[in-house]
Amino acid sequence: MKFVDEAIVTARAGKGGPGAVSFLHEKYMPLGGPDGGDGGRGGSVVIIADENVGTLYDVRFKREIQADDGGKGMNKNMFGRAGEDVLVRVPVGTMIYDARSSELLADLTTHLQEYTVAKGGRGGQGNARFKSSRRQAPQFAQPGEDGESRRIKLSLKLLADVGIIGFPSVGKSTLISVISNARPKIAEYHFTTLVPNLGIVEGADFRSYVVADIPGIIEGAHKGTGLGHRFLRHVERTKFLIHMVEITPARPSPVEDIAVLDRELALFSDELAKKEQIIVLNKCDIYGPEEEELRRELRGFAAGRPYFEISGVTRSGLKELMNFVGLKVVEYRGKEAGQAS
Ligand SMILES: Nc1nc2c(ncn2[C@@H]2O[C@H](COP(=O)(O)OP(=O)(O)OP(=O)(O)O)[C@@H](O)[C@H]2O)c(=O)[nH]1
Ligand SMILES: [Mg+2]
Repeated sequence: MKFVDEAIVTARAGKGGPGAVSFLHEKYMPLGGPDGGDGGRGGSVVIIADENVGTLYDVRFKREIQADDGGKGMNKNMFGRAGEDVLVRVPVGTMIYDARSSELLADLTTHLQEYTVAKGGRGGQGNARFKSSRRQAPQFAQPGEDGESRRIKLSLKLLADVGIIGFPSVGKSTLISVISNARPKIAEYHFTTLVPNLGIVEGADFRSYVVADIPGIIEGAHKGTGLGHRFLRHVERTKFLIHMVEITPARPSPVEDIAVLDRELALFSDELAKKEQIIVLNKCDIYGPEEEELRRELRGFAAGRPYFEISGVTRSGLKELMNFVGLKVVEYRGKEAGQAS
């Protein structure tokens, strides 16, 4: 089980542009003074924390991040253009280490906090700078300085964005296994999951996020029944919950299951009880006419709230659910970023 997301990349800053060697050429001044401008500085590689980014997923697939070189100095004392900096967006909470020495370079704890991991080289001075009383016509200029290059390790303690809760065996681990990179154990007996699983759901442009699947909760969990309720703390800091239910002969109804679980949440913490829930009826591949009444009762109960019917096994309804979940994550991130700034 991995609670830490990591990426190792080489950051290469741009080289400074060389200074120019040039002399003024004007009609009546055949031997004008030196006018070679300085080279531009090289671009730097800068890591910036962004509330809208959830994981290091996008960085993980880069081996190298290279910033542009600075432009050459030019005649008429014109400076070369500066190389553009590369901004690498990472989640708030990312720690930056030097990959060789393991030294901690920075801990990005706030939105838009940044750290330069590789500084661009200075541009070389043009020959205009080297003019002196004894040297009227310097025939040389400085080369540009090399940019810094550094291998860095980014490390992020994953906090789940979305928690999946429900009775044992409703299919929580099955869901996380089909939507994320997590490969938890799945079995028909209760309490298959004994410790939380975290999975990264890949989304387009910085939209990836983290989902937590926790052990099943049953009535009396707050008193220690089943595995107890201590795992609820792993979903306490999520943005919202997927509350998964099934129709099973083992229990009276999904509506009642929801009431029981909501009570357990409230007994654990107010914060958890208040969290927004998406109700998901799973295992819809196996329901027939006999389950219709309970299904209708659940639809009635969920009316006006986010509600989805899916099958983790056949994947029916999964696309609709995951589109909704992805948009919700983005919506919550927007709110959090708004609060932070
Ligand atoms: N028919 C059907 N079976 C499913 C579906 N999803 C899960 N299952 C089965 O239900 C059983 C329990 O699935 P899990 O994913 O382990 O359930 P869980 O909620 O993680 O269970 P615990 O970890 O014990 O709380 C397994 O036998 C799964 O194959 C589904 O959509 N349809
Ligand atoms: Mg499980």
